[in-house]
Amino acid sequence: MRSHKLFLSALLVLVLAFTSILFVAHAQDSSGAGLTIGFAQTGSESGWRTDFTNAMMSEAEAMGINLLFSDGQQKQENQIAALRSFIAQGVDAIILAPIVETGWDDVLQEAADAEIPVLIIDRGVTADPSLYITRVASDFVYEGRLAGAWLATATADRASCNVVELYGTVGSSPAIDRATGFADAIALFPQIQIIASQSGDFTRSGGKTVMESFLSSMDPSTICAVFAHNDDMLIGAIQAMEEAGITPAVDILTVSVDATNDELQMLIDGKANATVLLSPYMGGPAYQAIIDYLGGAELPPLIMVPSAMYFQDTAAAELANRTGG
Ligand code: GZL
Repeated sequence: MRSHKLFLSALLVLVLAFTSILFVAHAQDSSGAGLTIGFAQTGSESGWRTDFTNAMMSEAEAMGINLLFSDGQQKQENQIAALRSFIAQGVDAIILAPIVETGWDDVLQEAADAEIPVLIIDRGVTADPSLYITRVASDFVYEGRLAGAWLATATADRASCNVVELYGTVGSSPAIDRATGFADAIALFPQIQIIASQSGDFTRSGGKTVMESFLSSMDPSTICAVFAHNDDMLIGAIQAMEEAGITPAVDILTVSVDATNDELQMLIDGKANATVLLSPYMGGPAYQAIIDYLGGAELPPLIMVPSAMYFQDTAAAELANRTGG
Protein backbone atom coordinates (compact mmCIF):
# COMPACT_ATOMS: atom_id res chain seq x y z
CA MET A 1 0.00 0.00 0.00
CA ARG A 2 2.81 2.40 0.97
CA SER A 3 4.70 1.75 -2.32
CA HIS A 4 1.46 2.44 -4.19
CA LYS A 5 1.16 5.85 -2.54
CA LEU A 6 4.84 6.62 -3.29
CA PHE A 7 4.31 5.72 -6.95
CA LEU A 8 1.26 7.98 -7.24
CA SER A 9 3.13 10.86 -5.53
CA ALA A 10 6.08 10.47 -7.92
CA LEU A 11 3.68 10.34 -10.87
CA LEU A 12 1.95 13.53 -9.66
CA VAL A 13 5.31 15.34 -9.36
CA LEU A 14 6.27 14.26 -12.89
CA VAL A 15 2.94 15.42 -14.33
CA LEU A 16 3.22 18.80 -12.57
CA ALA A 17 6.83 19.25 -13.77
CA PHE A 18 5.91 18.38 -17.36
CA THR A 19 2.91 20.72 -17.30
CA SER A 20 4.99 23.62 -16.00
CA ILE A 21 7.62 23.03 -18.72
CA LEU A 22 4.86 23.17 -21.34
CA PHE A 23 3.49 26.35 -19.77
CA VAL A 24 6.87 28.07 -19.81
CA ALA A 25 7.48 26.97 -23.40
CA HIS A 26 4.06 28.31 -24.41
CA ALA A 27 4.72 31.54 -22.53
CA GLN A 28 7.99 31.98 -24.44
CA ASP A 29 6.18 31.20 -27.66
CA SER A 30 3.59 33.91 -27.07
CA SER A 31 5.81 36.61 -25.47
CA GLY A 32 9.19 36.06 -27.11
CA ALA A 33 10.84 36.31 -23.69
CA GLY A 34 14.20 34.61 -23.74
CA LEU A 35 14.61 34.77 -27.51
CA THR A 36 17.86 36.16 -28.90
CA ILE A 37 17.47 37.72 -32.35
CA GLY A 38 20.24 39.24 -34.45
CA PHE A 39 19.17 42.36 -36.39
CA ALA A 40 21.37 43.48 -39.33
CA GLN A 41 20.21 47.05 -40.03
CA THR A 42 21.04 48.87 -43.29
CA GLY A 43 22.62 51.94 -41.72
CA SER A 44 21.49 55.33 -40.39
CA GLU A 45 21.21 57.24 -43.68
CA SER A 46 17.85 58.89 -43.08
CA GLY A 47 15.47 60.12 -40.43
CA TRP A 48 13.12 57.27 -41.27
CA ARG A 49 15.92 54.71 -40.77
CA THR A 50 16.63 56.12 -37.32
CA ASP A 51 12.92 55.98 -36.44
CA PHE A 52 12.83 52.37 -37.71
CA THR A 53 15.87 51.38 -35.60
CA ASN A 54 14.40 52.99 -32.49
CA ALA A 55 11.07 51.24 -33.05
CA MET A 56 12.75 47.86 -33.55
CA MET A 57 14.64 48.27 -30.27
CA SER A 58 11.67 49.46 -28.21
CA GLU A 59 9.37 46.78 -29.63
CA ALA A 60 11.95 44.07 -28.85
CA GLU A 61 12.26 45.34 -25.28
CA ALA A 62 8.48 45.36 -24.88
CA MET A 63 8.35 41.71 -25.98
CA GLY A 64 11.23 40.59 -23.80
CA ILE A 65 13.42 39.83 -26.81
CA ASN A 66 17.22 40.08 -26.53
CA LEU A 67 18.03 42.03 -29.73
CA LEU A 68 21.63 41.96 -30.98
CA PHE A 69 21.94 45.07 -33.21
CA SER A 70 24.39 45.66 -36.05
CA ASP A 71 24.54 48.95 -38.03
CA GLY A 72 25.61 48.07 -41.60
CA GLN A 73 26.69 51.69 -42.23
CA GLN A 74 25.23 51.46 -45.76
CA LYS A 75 27.64 48.65 -46.77
CA GLN A 76 26.43 45.19 -47.82
CA GLU A 77 29.71 43.60 -46.73
CA ASN A 78 29.11 44.84 -43.20
CA GLN A 79 25.64 43.29 -43.18
CA ILE A 80 26.97 39.95 -44.47
CA ALA A 81 29.66 39.98 -41.75
CA ALA A 82 26.96 40.68 -39.15
CA LEU A 83 24.89 37.72 -40.34
CA ARG A 84 27.94 35.45 -40.11
CA SER A 85 28.56 36.70 -36.58
CA PHE A 86 24.95 36.03 -35.59
CA ILE A 87 25.23 32.51 -37.05
CA ALA A 88 28.45 31.89 -35.10
CA GLN A 89 26.72 33.08 -31.92
CA GLY A 90 23.89 30.63 -32.52
CA VAL A 91 21.07 33.18 -32.24
CA ASP A 92 17.47 31.95 -32.30
CA ALA A 93 16.65 33.99 -35.44
CA ILE A 94 18.01 36.72 -37.70
CA ILE A 95 16.27 39.80 -39.09
CA LEU A 96 17.90 41.35 -42.18
CA ALA A 97 17.07 44.82 -43.54
CA PRO A 98 18.98 44.44 -46.83
CA ILE A 99 20.53 47.54 -48.39
CA VAL A 100 20.27 46.15 -51.94
CA GLU A 101 18.34 43.28 -53.56
CA THR A 102 21.19 41.05 -54.77
CA GLY A 103 24.19 39.25 -53.25
CA TRP A 104 22.52 37.48 -50.30
CA ASP A 105 22.20 33.86 -51.49
CA ASP A 106 25.43 32.51 -49.97
CA VAL A 107 25.03 33.94 -46.48
CA LEU A 108 21.32 33.06 -46.39
CA GLN A 109 22.29 29.48 -47.31
CA GLU A 110 24.82 29.50 -44.45
CA ALA A 111 22.04 30.52 -42.04
CA ALA A 112 19.79 27.78 -43.44
CA ASP A 113 22.59 25.21 -43.02
CA ALA A 114 22.90 26.35 -39.39
CA GLU A 115 19.10 25.99 -39.07
CA ILE A 116 18.72 29.65 -38.04
CA PRO A 117 15.55 31.22 -39.52
CA VAL A 118 16.00 34.54 -41.32
CA LEU A 119 13.25 37.14 -41.71
CA ILE A 120 13.64 39.88 -44.35
CA ILE A 121 12.34 43.29 -43.24
CA ASP A 122 11.67 46.47 -45.23
CA ARG A 123 13.66 46.24 -48.49
CA GLY A 124 13.50 43.03 -50.55
CA VAL A 125 16.01 40.51 -51.87
CA THR A 126 16.20 38.49 -55.10
CA ALA A 127 17.45 35.41 -53.20
CA ASP A 128 15.52 32.11 -53.26
CA PRO A 129 12.43 32.70 -51.05
CA SER A 130 12.99 29.29 -49.43
CA LEU A 131 16.05 30.83 -47.74
CA TYR A 132 13.99 33.14 -45.53
CA ILE A 133 10.79 32.59 -43.53
CA THR A 134 8.89 35.69 -44.69
CA ARG A 135 9.26 39.42 -45.44
CA VAL A 136 7.67 42.28 -43.50
CA ALA A 137 7.42 45.40 -45.68
CA SER A 138 5.36 48.08 -47.32
CA ASP A 139 4.45 47.92 -51.02
CA PHE A 140 6.98 50.27 -52.61
CA VAL A 141 5.33 50.12 -56.04
CA TYR A 142 2.06 51.22 -54.44
CA GLU A 143 3.88 54.08 -52.69
CA GLY A 144 5.18 55.27 -56.07
CA ARG A 145 1.73 54.98 -57.60
CA LEU A 146 0.22 57.05 -54.77
CA ALA A 147 2.83 59.76 -55.36
CA GLY A 148 2.21 59.78 -59.11
CA ALA A 149 -1.56 59.80 -58.74
CA TRP A 150 -1.37 62.73 -56.33
CA LEU A 151 0.79 64.71 -58.76
CA ALA A 152 -1.64 63.99 -61.59
CA THR A 153 -4.53 65.41 -59.57
CA ALA A 154 -2.44 68.36 -58.37
CA THR A 155 -1.54 69.31 -61.97
CA ALA A 156 -4.78 68.36 -63.70
CA ASP A 157 -5.23 71.95 -64.86
CA ARG A 158 -1.77 72.21 -66.43
CA ALA A 159 -0.91 71.55 -70.05
CA SER A 160 2.38 69.99 -69.00
CA CYS A 161 4.39 69.12 -65.90
CA ASN A 162 8.13 68.39 -66.05
CA VAL A 163 9.24 66.28 -63.09
CA VAL A 164 12.74 65.84 -61.66
CA GLU A 165 13.26 62.61 -59.68
CA LEU A 166 15.55 62.18 -56.68
CA TYR A 167 16.29 58.47 -56.93
CA GLY A 168 17.11 56.36 -53.86
CA THR A 169 20.02 53.96 -53.35
CA VAL A 170 20.82 52.33 -56.70
CA GLY A 171 19.91 48.63 -56.62
CA SER A 172 17.60 48.96 -53.62
CA SER A 173 14.03 47.70 -53.93
CA PRO A 174 12.40 50.95 -52.67
CA ALA A 175 14.20 52.94 -55.37
CA ILE A 176 13.46 50.41 -58.13
CA ASP A 177 9.83 49.92 -57.08
CA ARG A 178 8.93 53.53 -56.25
CA ALA A 179 10.29 54.61 -59.63
CA THR A 180 8.21 51.86 -61.28
CA GLY A 181 5.02 52.78 -59.42
CA PHE A 182 5.42 56.50 -60.11
CA ALA A 183 6.09 55.86 -63.81
CA ASP A 184 3.04 53.55 -63.97
CA ALA A 185 0.80 56.26 -62.50
CA ILE A 186 1.99 59.14 -64.69
CA ALA A 187 1.95 56.99 -67.84
CA LEU A 188 -1.80 57.64 -67.84
CA PHE A 189 -1.07 61.39 -68.05
CA PRO A 190 1.24 62.10 -71.02
CA GLN A 191 1.46 65.76 -70.05
CA ILE A 192 3.53 64.69 -67.02
CA GLN A 193 7.10 63.79 -67.98
CA ILE A 194 10.18 62.88 -65.92
CA ILE A 195 12.91 65.07 -67.45
CA ALA A 196 15.76 64.14 -65.08
CA SER A 197 16.50 61.42 -62.51
CA GLN A 198 19.59 61.01 -60.33
CA SER A 199 20.39 59.12 -57.13
CA GLY A 200 20.73 61.06 -53.88
CA ASP A 201 21.26 57.76 -52.00
CA PHE A 202 18.35 58.49 -49.62
CA THR A 203 20.36 61.18 -47.76
CA ARG A 204 19.68 64.90 -47.18
CA SER A 205 23.11 65.87 -48.50
CA GLY A 206 22.57 63.68 -51.55
CA GLY A 207 19.19 65.24 -52.24
CA LYS A 208 20.58 68.78 -51.89
CA THR A 209 23.53 68.09 -54.19
CA VAL A 210 21.38 66.50 -56.90
CA MET A 211 18.74 69.26 -56.74
CA GLU A 212 21.49 71.91 -56.99
CA SER A 213 22.75 70.20 -60.14
CA PHE A 214 19.24 70.08 -61.61
CA LEU A 215 18.66 73.78 -60.86
CA SER A 216 21.98 74.78 -62.39
CA SER A 217 21.70 72.59 -65.48
CA MET A 218 18.22 73.64 -66.59
CA ASP A 219 15.89 76.65 -66.36
CA PRO A 220 14.22 76.17 -62.93
CA SER A 221 11.05 77.73 -64.28
CA THR A 222 10.65 74.66 -66.52
CA ILE A 223 10.53 72.33 -63.49
CA CYS A 224 6.98 71.72 -62.30
CA ALA A 225 7.60 69.15 -59.53
CA VAL A 226 10.17 67.08 -57.68
CA PHE A 227 9.46 63.43 -56.78
CA ALA A 228 11.87 62.27 -54.07
CA HIS A 229 12.09 58.58 -53.16
CA ASN A 230 12.35 59.64 -49.52
CA ASP A 231 11.72 62.68 -47.34
CA ASP A 232 15.35 63.22 -46.41
CA MET A 233 16.39 63.78 -50.02
CA LEU A 234 13.43 66.14 -50.44
CA ILE A 235 14.40 68.14 -47.33
CA GLY A 236 17.86 68.55 -48.86
CA ALA A 237 16.22 69.61 -52.14
CA ILE A 238 14.06 72.16 -50.31
CA GLN A 239 17.24 73.71 -48.92
CA ALA A 240 18.70 73.85 -52.44
CA MET A 241 15.53 75.47 -53.83
CA GLU A 242 15.45 78.12 -51.10
CA GLU A 243 19.15 78.91 -51.61
CA ALA A 244 18.35 79.40 -55.31
CA GLY A 245 15.52 81.81 -54.53
CA ILE A 246 12.82 79.29 -55.45
CA THR A 247 9.70 78.89 -53.28
CA PRO A 248 9.32 75.13 -52.62
CA ALA A 249 5.79 73.69 -52.88
CA VAL A 250 4.75 76.76 -54.88
CA ASP A 251 7.20 77.31 -57.73
CA ILE A 252 8.07 73.59 -57.69
CA LEU A 253 5.60 71.07 -56.24
CA THR A 254 6.98 68.31 -54.00
CA VAL A 255 6.00 64.72 -53.28
CA SER A 256 8.09 62.18 -51.37
CA VAL A 257 7.87 59.02 -49.23
CA ASP A 258 8.34 58.20 -45.52
CA ALA A 259 6.19 60.85 -43.72
CA THR A 260 8.86 61.53 -41.09
CA ASN A 261 8.18 64.11 -38.41
CA ASP A 262 10.58 66.54 -40.09
CA GLU A 263 8.66 66.18 -43.36
CA LEU A 264 5.35 66.73 -41.58
CA GLN A 265 6.83 69.98 -40.26
CA MET A 266 7.77 70.96 -43.83
CA LEU A 267 4.14 70.38 -44.82
CA ILE A 268 2.96 72.48 -41.88
CA ASP A 269 5.38 75.25 -42.88
CA GLY A 270 4.07 75.14 -46.47
CA LYS A 271 7.46 74.06 -47.88
CA ALA A 272 6.24 70.66 -49.15
CA ASN A 273 2.99 69.41 -50.64
CA ALA A 274 2.59 65.66 -50.01
CA THR A 275 4.30 62.62 -48.49
CA VAL A 276 3.47 58.90 -48.53
CA LEU A 277 3.63 57.14 -45.17
CA LEU A 278 6.13 54.35 -44.63
CA SER A 279 5.51 53.05 -41.12
CA PRO A 280 8.69 52.45 -39.08
CA TYR A 281 6.72 50.11 -36.77
CA MET A 282 7.55 46.79 -38.44
CA GLY A 283 9.22 45.19 -35.42
CA GLY A 284 6.04 43.95 -33.78
CA PRO A 285 4.83 41.99 -36.83
CA ALA A 286 8.38 40.73 -37.45
CA TYR A 287 8.96 39.46 -33.92
CA GLN A 288 5.51 37.87 -33.79
CA ALA A 289 6.16 36.12 -37.12
CA ILE A 290 9.40 34.67 -35.71
CA ILE A 291 7.64 33.54 -32.52
CA ASP A 292 4.88 31.92 -34.59
CA TYR A 293 7.42 30.26 -36.90
CA LEU A 294 9.39 28.84 -33.98
CA GLY A 295 6.08 27.58 -32.64
CA GLY A 296 5.54 25.62 -35.85
CA ALA A 297 3.29 28.03 -37.76
CA GLU A 298 3.30 28.40 -41.55
CA LEU A 299 3.99 32.05 -42.57
CA PRO A 300 2.79 33.93 -45.66
CA PRO A 301 5.58 35.01 -48.05
CA LEU A 302 4.84 38.69 -47.32
CA ILE A 303 3.41 40.48 -44.28
CA MET A 304 2.29 43.86 -45.58
CA VAL A 305 2.54 47.15 -43.67
CA PRO A 306 -0.02 49.68 -45.01
CA SER A 307 0.71 53.12 -46.48
CA ALA A 308 -1.21 56.42 -46.30
CA MET A 309 -0.59 60.04 -47.38
CA TYR A 310 -0.25 63.36 -45.59
CA PHE A 311 -0.72 66.86 -46.96
CA GLN A 312 -0.42 70.45 -45.75
CA ASP A 313 -3.91 70.34 -44.23
CA THR A 314 -3.46 66.99 -42.42
CA ALA A 315 0.17 67.12 -41.27
CA ALA A 316 -0.38 69.06 -38.03
CA ALA A 317 -2.94 66.61 -36.66
CA GLU A 318 -0.69 63.64 -37.47
CA LEU A 319 2.37 65.27 -35.90
CA ALA A 320 0.38 66.14 -32.76
CA ASN A 321 -0.90 62.56 -32.66
CA ARG A 322 2.67 61.25 -32.79
CA THR A 323 4.25 63.67 -30.33
CA GLY A 324 1.30 64.06 -27.98
CA GLY A 325 1.50 67.78 -28.77
C1 GZL B 1 12.13 52.03 -47.66
C2 GZL B 1 13.39 52.28 -46.88
C3 GZL B 1 14.01 53.56 -47.32
C4 GZL B 1 13.31 54.79 -46.78
C5 GZL B 1 14.46 55.73 -46.69
O1 GZL B 1 11.40 51.04 -47.06
O2 GZL B 1 14.29 51.22 -47.08
O3 GZL B 1 15.35 53.59 -46.84
O4 GZL B 1 12.27 55.24 -47.60
C6 GZL B 1 15.55 54.82 -46.15
O5 GZL B 1 14.25 56.83 -45.86
O6 GZL B 1 16.79 55.32 -46.40
